[in-house]
Amino acid sequence: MQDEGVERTISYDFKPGRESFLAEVLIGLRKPQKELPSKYFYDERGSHLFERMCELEEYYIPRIEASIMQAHIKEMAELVGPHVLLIEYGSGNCKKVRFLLDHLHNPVVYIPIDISREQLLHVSKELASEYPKLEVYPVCADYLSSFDLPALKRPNERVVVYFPGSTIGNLDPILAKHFLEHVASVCGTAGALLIGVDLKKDPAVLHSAYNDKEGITAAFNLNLLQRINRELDCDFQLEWFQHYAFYNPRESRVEMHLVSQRDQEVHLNRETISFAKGESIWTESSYKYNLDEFEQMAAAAGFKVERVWVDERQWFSVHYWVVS
Ligand code: AVJ
Repeated sequence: MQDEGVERTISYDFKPGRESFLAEVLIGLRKPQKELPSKYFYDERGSHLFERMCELEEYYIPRIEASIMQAHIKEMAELVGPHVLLIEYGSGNCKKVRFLLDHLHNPVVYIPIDISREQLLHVSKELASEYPKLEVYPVCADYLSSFDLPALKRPNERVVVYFPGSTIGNLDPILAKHFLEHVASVCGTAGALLIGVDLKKDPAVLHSAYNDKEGITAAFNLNLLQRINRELDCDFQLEWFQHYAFYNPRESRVEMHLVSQRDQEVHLNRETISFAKGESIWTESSYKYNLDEFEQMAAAAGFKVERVWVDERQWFSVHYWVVS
């Protein structure tokens, strides 16, 4: 029954299944430096924990990005222009896009793309009823995999991709460039990209942003093991892994790890994975850029920088790039 509803609402479903989840986890855990893909953080509990992280005092990104959007939304809406087809990668709870949609001039289509299927389904229904003039086509997918976009009924003047929150920071710069090249091809001529990216700053600020006092980030990180236990019949003992996050200045990234607190073994799909005391699983990278580096990224990916907005401390930036 539940699936019927899903059928009617999710335009395209490319959610990675159990098989690819298992395969990716095994590949990551067999590496000398064990790792897990950060996209799998966002199951129901993970998405919920992420929302709580966005409310934290220490996690400045959502607050500063929202203030930049508020200060310049008129200019942004002018640049985007009327009758836009808006695509958002990693739309999450769709909170940010509402503000944008409220100020755009007669947007015609909105395509949220997210890996978190239940949340995507839920918010797409809400958006469709709150914005009756907007066609909403949710796509459930890992945005790095290539997939076709839904066929559209209404004409649009321009395709604009919205990629807020420094989600681009999860990709290493080489992958980020490839992904942005792909985005340029999705936008086509006359297309544009509105993207938020976190900037380099005092490592102490970064450190507390990823090591909050309430331990929400730690719970978010550990939830990945719980998800693997539940969905892949694995036996990680969560109390023997500890959240560890730090800024790596040489690589310009915050790294999140889970550190084994003792020698131990974990069993997955008839395979035994051994951990030495102090060994880590690398679960996420959040790359930080300076403005010059990110402008070079635009050129490398086939865009021209049209406009850049920053806050007064230059902690965060929002960019409007057009396809060149
Ligand atoms: C959603 C990828 C932008 O890297 O800052 C927040 C995820 N991880 N706290 C980030 C995250 C730990 C976040 N992004």
